[in-house]
Amino acid sequence: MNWFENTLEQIKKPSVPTLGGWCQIGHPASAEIMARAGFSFVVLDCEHGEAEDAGIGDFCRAVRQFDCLPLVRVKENAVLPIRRALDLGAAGIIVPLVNGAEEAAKAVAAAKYPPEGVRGFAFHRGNNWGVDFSEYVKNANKAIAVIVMIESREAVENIDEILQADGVDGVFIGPYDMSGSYGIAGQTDNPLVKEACSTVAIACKKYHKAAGAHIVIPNSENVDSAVKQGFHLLALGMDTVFLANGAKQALEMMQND
Ligand code: 3PY
Ligand code: MG
Repeated sequence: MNWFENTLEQIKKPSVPTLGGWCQIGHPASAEIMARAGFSFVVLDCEHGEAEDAGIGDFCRAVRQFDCLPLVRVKENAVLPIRRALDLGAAGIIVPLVNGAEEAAKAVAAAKYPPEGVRGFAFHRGNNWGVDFSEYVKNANKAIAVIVMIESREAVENIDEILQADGVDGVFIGPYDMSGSYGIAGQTDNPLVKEACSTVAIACKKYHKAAGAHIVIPNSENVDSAVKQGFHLLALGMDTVFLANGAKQALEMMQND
């Protein structure tokens, strides 16, 4: 299997919205259901969800059954979580809370083999336990997606330097942290947050980087607004949100009968 086929192309297609799912439950069944439903990528959330690093291999196995890319939001911007996500087979990493060029460079270094970075060489799931070691090493640095999360006022102020950091392929907006950094936690539709998102989308266009947004509770208005702002990499909802909404709807249906 060619792990890298079209990875960056799919993620960086600027004119076509690329839609993804987001998993916090941490069981491969959630990821499998999302991938089967037709999302182009699915994210495993190791920052805020129940997922542990040890579950990344099963998550990737579940998603790779379909024409779908497994991405991992690592728990923090540190060498080992990033290395483990990639070694276990992720097509790309999403790194939370990147506020400046130095932090962006740190994330990139962790994801790249020397001389570009500090990723360690080994046999692992990503290179088919060593069977495709050389092929993997040859392709990894250019094929793996490094996406940083822009989720603070500081990051918005530093967006130009973050996007100019070598090896950063794109961004994801984290709307809840973003709203919190403006002192309006949870008001993800507040004009301050919308303006911040717009600044980020414009900068992504300028530097030809993927403009991504996690729309945690998607509806036709906020999805439409994100697309109009210029976001094309859209993670829609989460397994937890879908489950909570579905359960609520089922109960409401019975109450209204
Ligand atoms: C945020 O809203 O801060 C997120 O990280 C969503 O994934
Ligand atoms: Mg966040």
